[in-house]
Amino acid sequence: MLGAKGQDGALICKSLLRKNYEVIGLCKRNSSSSESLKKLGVEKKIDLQIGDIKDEEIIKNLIDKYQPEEIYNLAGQSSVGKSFLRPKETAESIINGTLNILEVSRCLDFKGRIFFAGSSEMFGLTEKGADLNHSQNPISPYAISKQTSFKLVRFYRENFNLNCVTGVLFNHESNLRNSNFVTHKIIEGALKAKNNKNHKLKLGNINIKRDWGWAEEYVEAMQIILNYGENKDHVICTGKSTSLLEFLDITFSKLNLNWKNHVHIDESLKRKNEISKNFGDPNPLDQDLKWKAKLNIDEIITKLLEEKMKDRFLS
Ligand code: GDR
Repeated sequence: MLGAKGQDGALICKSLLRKNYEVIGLCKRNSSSSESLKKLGVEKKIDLQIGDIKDEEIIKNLIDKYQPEEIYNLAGQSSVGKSFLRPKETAESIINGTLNILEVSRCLDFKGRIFFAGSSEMFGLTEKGADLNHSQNPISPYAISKQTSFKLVRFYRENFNLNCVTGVLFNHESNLRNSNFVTHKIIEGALKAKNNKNHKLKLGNINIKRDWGWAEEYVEAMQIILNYGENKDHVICTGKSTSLLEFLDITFSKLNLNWKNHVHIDESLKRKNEISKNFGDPNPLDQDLKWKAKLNIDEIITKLLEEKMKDRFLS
């Protein structure tokens, strides 16, 4: 598990342990603490190694030593907004990381299966549900890096017969998100507003629309895609696009609040360039592998609120 401490990394660790896998995790020394792994109660159950995915030697030693059956690459800078501030760091962590795994696997003639987390950001604006034939128009350093990584994975698969696939993920949330991400900010902000009628939540562009799913479900889809014999890339999505404005409305209404009394638009939080709307086509994954997202946006928001309230009560 490369990138074990992030939202998806921690959730996959938990899921694999439940299936009796032995899990080796890699995370950067200076990456945030193991909060997500601790929260899921799996921190002590995995073999956690320290190292940077950009270091080819570390990847080589890990694959050589453990000969894993499956590798999940969920490492790299994951915030689109941050990528405008740190373009080089973002590109290096995503592209060099991907290339290291592919190149080491090629040189070692690695026969295990490798999953790469791709991103819907590579499509840009989607007017109809995006499948893998959709045009690609990446408009952030993050999206350009994910598109490059997606192409490299395909190239190595087609030219060197590596068992590698990309799951192109639309936005997917859980309470393991940190304050870099908008759903965390809104859930936290709404709960603070419930206790303090003067609380103000600063947001950027609230007119954007995204296809938001539930992360716990998406990590199951990743495993299904990886273990299907065909080495075929897939889009993971719900197929529904919701505006941030609706997200705010649903969240605050559940707490009997009006978001308009609490949200302040901060121009400095708007991105230099932004996808106004996107959503995926859930049909290929359903038809090929019988996977489809279960929770809709209302249920996702209910779970985010309930879990956050439980966390606050316990802390
Ligand atoms: P992002 O998710 O990194 O874009 O992609 P994020 O939650 O940051 O943004 C989603 C949308 O909300 C808008 N927005 C704001 N975003 C943040 N963070 N803070 C704000 O105050 C704010 N106001 C409005 C953003 O502009 C954006 O349109 C996520 C990540 O998990 C990626 O790794 C993944 O590849 C994609 O989803 C699919």
